[in-house]
Amino acid sequence: MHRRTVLQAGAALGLVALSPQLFAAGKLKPGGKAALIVVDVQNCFLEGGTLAVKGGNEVIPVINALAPSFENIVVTQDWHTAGHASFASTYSGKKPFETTKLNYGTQVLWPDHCVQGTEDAALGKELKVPTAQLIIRKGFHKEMDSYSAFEEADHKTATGLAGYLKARGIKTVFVTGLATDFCVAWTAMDARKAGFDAYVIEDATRGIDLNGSLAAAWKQMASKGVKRIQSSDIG
Ligand code: VGL
Ligand code: ZN
Repeated sequence: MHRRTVLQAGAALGLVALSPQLFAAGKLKPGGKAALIVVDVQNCFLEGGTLAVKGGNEVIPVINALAPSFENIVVTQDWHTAGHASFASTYSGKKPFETTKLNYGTQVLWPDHCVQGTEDAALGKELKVPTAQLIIRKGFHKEMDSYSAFEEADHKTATGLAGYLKARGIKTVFVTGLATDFCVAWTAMDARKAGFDAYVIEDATRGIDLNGSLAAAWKQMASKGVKRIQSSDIG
């Protein structure tokens, strides 16, 4: 088949949602206007951590292998105060994974995790992204959570990441890390809101999956135009 025929066949199959670059070449080449965002690959979310995500360690070799394909890399850290508003231990009579109402909406209550300056909050030792240019910390306001690397849970307070990426001419972000259904999903959706193209590299993420939150997050991400790909799509 000629290339044009292939493209037409692709369009007929509804593949127009994929970029022509991806469809035609089979691989996405990130280039200088794209950034890899490595979300919260910290001891707290890894094996033995205070909020360990099942299979969380498995994202590390995938991310390490992706890193050389990116000119721009941003790493994030969940970075809570002691007695943080997202900790169940902050409230009497509340247990981890219950919810409470805070002035910005419903907050899931977590075990104490990723407290600033602790070993639990440090980046995973096996993570190898030496070319990363920015480490952005979030969730450091005691009264407010921030799953997203772009804006805090009030949907008003900016972290500064959108400004940083825009000032550097970045147009597209590829989101990886932990957890798919919380910090990865919120980061990817807020990237769309801030005007970036956003991909989530599924095999470079793992979810917490609290009451169906993983499937719900994929659905919500799709509705916001976040594209779901695999690490093998990047070359
Ligand atoms: C996260 C729950 C609480 C995450 C952070 O990184 O996905 N999840 N804090
Ligand atoms: Zn947190």
